[in-house]
Amino acid sequence: MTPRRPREEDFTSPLRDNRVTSRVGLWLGIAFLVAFLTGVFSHYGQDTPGWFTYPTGPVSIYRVTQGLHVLAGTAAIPLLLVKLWSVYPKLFSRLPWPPSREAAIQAVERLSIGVLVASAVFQLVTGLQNTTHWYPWGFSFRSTHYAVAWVAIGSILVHVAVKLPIIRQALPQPLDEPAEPVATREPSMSGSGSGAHSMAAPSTSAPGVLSRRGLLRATYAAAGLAVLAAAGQSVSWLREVSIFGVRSGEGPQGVPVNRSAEEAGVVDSAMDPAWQLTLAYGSTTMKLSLADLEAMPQRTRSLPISCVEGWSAGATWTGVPVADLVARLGAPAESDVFVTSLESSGAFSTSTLPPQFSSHPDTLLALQLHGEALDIQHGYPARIIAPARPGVLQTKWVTGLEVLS
Ligand SMILES: Nc1nc2c(c(=O)[nH]1)N[C@H]1C(S)=C(S)[C@@H](COP(=O)(O)O)O[C@H]1N2
Ligand SMILES: [Mo]
Repeated sequence: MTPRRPREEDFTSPLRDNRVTSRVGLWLGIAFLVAFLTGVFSHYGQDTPGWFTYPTGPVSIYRVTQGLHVLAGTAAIPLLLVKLWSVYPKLFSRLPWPPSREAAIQAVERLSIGVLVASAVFQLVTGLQNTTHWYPWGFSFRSTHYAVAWVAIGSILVHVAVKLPIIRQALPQPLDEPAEPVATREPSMSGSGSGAHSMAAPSTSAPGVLSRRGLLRATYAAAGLAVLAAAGQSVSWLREVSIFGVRSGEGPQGVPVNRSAEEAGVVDSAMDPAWQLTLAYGSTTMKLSLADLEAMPQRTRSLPISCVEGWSAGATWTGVPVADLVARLGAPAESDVFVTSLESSGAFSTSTLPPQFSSHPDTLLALQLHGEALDIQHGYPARIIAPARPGVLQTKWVTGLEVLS
């Protein structure tokens, strides 16, 4: 006998209720909004539109925004799973037949929910994959994650607008009251109800049965635990409990390493005693050895490395301000400076310092970390460290600086 296709009415759990869906949805919406805003900021930091000037401070801005981005995405995973569970029986409801205006509206709404769910799942899956350096697909992570972010936030807005009447009714409605329309159920045993509304014959507070309140508590606890478990990668005292923190926080000189010198293929060229920095401006070029750089006035600054993956670490860097090198070339102070590394390929082998960074006294060509020569994993012999910028732009193993304009 072939089992019959389920119908929406077959799913009878009183936990599936607009009150649960709307409360989880509220937090999910907040998480997506935080991830969207911080994500756009991060994208603009790397792919800066003409009208946007990325700030040079506060120095921890990217540490905070990108930490929030990853934490909001992490919290959204359990929230999304519970929200989908609370509504998935609707998948089995049938469109009205024969075709009518009503059926058409419902079909369009379902299509929009399809886009919403697909884009939300895509964002959370690819975001999580990015933090684990796992790219099973060929597409560019950043541009795709950015494009789909607009689809996700747009379909969330449409969804909230469509569901607003239900949300406004369900959000303030007490959790413990039976679902509408009031089902005729046996009153629960005395003492088993919880909260102020236990008088109202709660339909989900029988002993041993998970209540709506219990489900919500478990959901928030799961989201909170996921956040705690991921937060350790940015908040050092949480590192001990940070089972989801992808980077352990360990690395040479107490700073984690994203891409190693071995992976970048720069071990020999970086250790070569004949290493020189090439400075260029128009037809002027200049070569400086490590000793030449060390002979210039040095500046020491505490600036964090803040990775797009959400982890960050504070560190103290010593080196030559890039502005001094620009001045040494006789180039104008407010210039774009193109940075090249010994790495021959890869998206992070070059970066451009816009004028507000190339002229900022705290933008360093760093030679030291915590008062010692840079470890090769941190960019020996020289790396860029600029305040407030995304980690991907803090180019390691620098070999050339070219003043562009
Ligand atoms: N040449 C080069 N520089 C690079 C990278 C790289 O892959 N190649 N990775 C960047 C990224 S993604 C980060 S987060 C920082 C990490 O610096 P750290 O390894 O010293 O912590 O270096 C940046 N500089
Ligand atoms: Mo990074």
